[in-house]
Amino acid sequence: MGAAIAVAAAIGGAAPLVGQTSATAPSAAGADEAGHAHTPALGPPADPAVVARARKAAVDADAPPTPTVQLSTSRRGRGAVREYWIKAVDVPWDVAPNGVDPLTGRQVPAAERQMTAVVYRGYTSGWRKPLPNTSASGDNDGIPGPTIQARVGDRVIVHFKNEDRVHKLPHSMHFHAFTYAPGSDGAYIPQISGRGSRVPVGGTFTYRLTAGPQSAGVWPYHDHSPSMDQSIPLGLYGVVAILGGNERPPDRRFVVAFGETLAFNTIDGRAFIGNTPTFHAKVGDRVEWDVIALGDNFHTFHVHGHRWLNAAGAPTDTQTIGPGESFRIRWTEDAPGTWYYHCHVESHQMNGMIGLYRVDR
Ligand SMILES: [Cu+2]
Repeated sequence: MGAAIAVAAAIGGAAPLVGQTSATAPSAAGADEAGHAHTPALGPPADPAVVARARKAAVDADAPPTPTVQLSTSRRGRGAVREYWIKAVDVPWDVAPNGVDPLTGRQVPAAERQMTAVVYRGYTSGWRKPLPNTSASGDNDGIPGPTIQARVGDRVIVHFKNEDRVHKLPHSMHFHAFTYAPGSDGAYIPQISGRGSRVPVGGTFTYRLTAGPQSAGVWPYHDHSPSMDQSIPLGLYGVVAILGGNERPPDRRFVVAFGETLAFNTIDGRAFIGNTPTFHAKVGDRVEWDVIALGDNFHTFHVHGHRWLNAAGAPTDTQTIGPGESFRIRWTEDAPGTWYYHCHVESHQMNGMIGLYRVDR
């Protein structure tokens, strides 16, 4: 029997939110409404050792599914301030590190799959050092960028620095989901938009965002500078995941970012089974799939052996998504086995958009 039909609001668990947070109200944090003269009153950055333990717990199939770190605190009525320090950085990137498509046996030559990507990377306060690559910090390993997490009612401050030393392009960060003043839109409008819409190499900008009542859910963020048509295929995008004020996070969060990199149709910047993420869960886990699409194509997200309720409340196992769109799907896992997840546009699937989902008893 397949997994139970999911009911979106009935998710539970205790996976942590990320970032450097405080439960202090904005006024107490020293910021006025326009965000001027902000004096952070934030908690300490995540302890790398603690986060490393959480990572081990998350990847160890025999370990409890709940990471041991909780970086945010519950709050009543007034939101937290969540502060992120993010750079655009160049990294070597291999779309298919195994060098093969196991489905067809085709070898993929290095020249076809390797490039210098530009990715968003999360750092500790002041961009001092990169955050570890952990599920607790929303992953920080390239494409997509770290997941920006918040709750409805929170203020989110994103300090951005452009260190694209290879491509030497201007970049920006444009966030779906949030409420903000036009200066924090991050989208380039000729002769109108401000500094945050085209941050030059070596430059910085701080985006000030608010998670309002309509912000709950999963959304994309991406470069919206004049270079976005070059930069998005190079990797400058990520996921925003916002919980309702009292909503509990899932036990497992799987980020699926559909896109195009080089000549491939990619999931999280990778192509073909074994290169794309292999996601893991255990029976009883409350799992969440965070799905976004960037680029030029429409996709059909499909998971084998499972169904969920679509927006109309009908059971489905395939959901269409276009550029800039996003959705989250949740269920309580009850279907042990190894399953496919993939885009059901068959040419996309055969050109890389496919991966495995392993469910243990
Ligand atoms: Cu597709």
